[in-house]
Amino acid sequence: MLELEGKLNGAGQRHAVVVSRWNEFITDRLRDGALAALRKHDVSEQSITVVSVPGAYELGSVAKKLASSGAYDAITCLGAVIRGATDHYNYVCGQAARLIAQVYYDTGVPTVFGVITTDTIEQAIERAGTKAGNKGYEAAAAAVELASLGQQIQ
Ligand code: INI
Repeated sequence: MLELEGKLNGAGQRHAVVVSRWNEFITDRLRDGALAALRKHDVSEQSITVVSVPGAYELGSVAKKLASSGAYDAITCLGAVIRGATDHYNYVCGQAARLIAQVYYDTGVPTVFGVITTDTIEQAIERAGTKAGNKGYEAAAAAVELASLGQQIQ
């Protein structure tokens, strides 16, 4: 029997982290968490590119360009969408989730969804390095694992 599982060892991997500036006080924490995860799992400093985009709506399109460049083994997309009184929330979340999944599916480059979607700012803070962990850290760790898995499947 052959059993494949990605390893949490990012040595030799090239990573892009795409960060939305909307709700920057949250996404800064997610970015710091993601960088901590990449460093913890031995991704070298010169192999990390951080890309800033205006909002979560743009994450997928920029990730597609990065994935298509062939320069990255995995991409971590980070954002924070906090529900307001309008439908905007649904459009932004829906577009981010759909396109990020599609980038991975279309290009084969692991593209990870590290977007916090919450009703309140307090819930977002809980997921950005306080009560409920740091979703940026978790997303980047998943990116390392999936890049490793991809290498094994090749
Ligand atoms: N972008 C976010 O990342 N989070 C939000 O909460 C948000 N809200 O609430 O509007 C948001 N909007 C901007 C959007 O992502 C685009 O940048 C903008 O519409 C330009 O395309």
